[in-house]
Amino acid sequence: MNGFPDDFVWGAATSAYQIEGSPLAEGAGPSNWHRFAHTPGTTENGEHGDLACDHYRRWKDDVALMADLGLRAYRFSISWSRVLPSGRGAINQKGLDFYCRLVDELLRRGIHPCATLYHWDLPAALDDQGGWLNRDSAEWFADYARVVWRSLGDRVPMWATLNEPWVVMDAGYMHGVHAPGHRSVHEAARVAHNLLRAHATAVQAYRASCSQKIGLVVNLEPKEPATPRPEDLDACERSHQYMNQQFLDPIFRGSYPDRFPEIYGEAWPEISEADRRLLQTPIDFLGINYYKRGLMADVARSSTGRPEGDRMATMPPYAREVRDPARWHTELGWEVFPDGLTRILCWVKERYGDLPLYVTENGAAFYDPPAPIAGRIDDPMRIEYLRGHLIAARDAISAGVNLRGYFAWSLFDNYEWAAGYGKRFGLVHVDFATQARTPKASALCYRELIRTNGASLGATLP
Ligand code: IFM
Repeated sequence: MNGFPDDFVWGAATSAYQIEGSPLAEGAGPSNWHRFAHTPGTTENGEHGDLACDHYRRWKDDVALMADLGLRAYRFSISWSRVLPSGRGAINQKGLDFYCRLVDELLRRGIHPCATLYHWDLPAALDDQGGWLNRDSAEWFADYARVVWRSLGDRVPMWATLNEPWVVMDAGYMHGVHAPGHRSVHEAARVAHNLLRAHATAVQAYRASCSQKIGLVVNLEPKEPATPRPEDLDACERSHQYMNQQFLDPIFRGSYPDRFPEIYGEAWPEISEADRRLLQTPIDFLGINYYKRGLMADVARSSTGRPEGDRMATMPPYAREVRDPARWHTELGWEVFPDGLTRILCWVKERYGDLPLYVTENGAAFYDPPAPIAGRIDDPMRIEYLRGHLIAARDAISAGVNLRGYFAWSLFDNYEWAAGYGKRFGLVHVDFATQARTPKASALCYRELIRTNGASLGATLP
């Protein structure tokens, strides 16, 4: 078994707004990301997802490419506002048909479709009604999910409700660097809770009508103190609760982390007993997106103890990330720390129990040659990143973690949200002017890893 179970799922992941393009085609409504990206000053070079990888039109060739790469599974997301242009009510059949065709083609090619219902693009019409701040968002989301499941529920073996609710809350509502661009601790606290309510309400709706697997995808990272100073140890613990426990404790342990009233202060809402019970709705698997380690230090404090400094420092959890110059970093400044994947997987097992886990995203933006040289894009750093993290995943399996699969992020170079198109995570290079796709050396390496079920991890790579 080479350290990986024989039925280990080898896949790659993308998301709707990041690759599809044509966001308003064939009756689709605008999403909050469409609006945000078209607002001056919000994204790098004003870049947006109007064309992206043009996957909405090139999907069939893209699935053929996935088959050439030997992918066993493909994780993608569904654009809510393609299916329901106003977020609720009238269905846009053409939008839904796009995903039906995609799923049919994946199945025809023997690639397992893994669908995420929400990867950050909320229908703008719902944003106008408060978006995730509105308690009704839980029902809006479950209603949308039911529409999707009527067409696809049983043909897709693996469903995720939300992708990285922590980022939706932290980047979108706490710091305002993602759509909808708000910056409020009061909003962030309510949004976090409503996201979990939406997730649980949808899982309950799923159980009533479908019988495949459903779970949640969270982004986790080990937090370590930058120094042994007590202030930094405490900042590290606050960050850990805020990022790693916020969306998992309520599901698996029935309550929010103990430091939350202090971390959020008066913004922390009363949680009713009914909500607390709803949040504990069981799921079939947990998806973990892993990229980096967080080396944490306390923020500067005034003489009264108030946090001081830039916009990050003055918001919960009042901790700042420190760069270890001795370590390797990606183009986004993220520390490369493969051991952290083993640690976080073991931590999840220890704290939340032995449920099936998937690494639903893992990858890195590195500077690649801007165009193929003699038909090749050599990306040795991405290969090293991939290998290191797959070895870490294998170590977790050896330690008894029930890890069922791994999805590389991302299949394609794509729209990296506010960072635009300059940060390339793809196994496949995309020339955004011509839309030509060129598998990078890392894609060829991944194909070999898939073919050998991980045995080639020890071998010399192409
Ligand atoms: O591109 C994102 C993705 O949409 C969610 N997870 C992290 C990736 C890299 O930032």
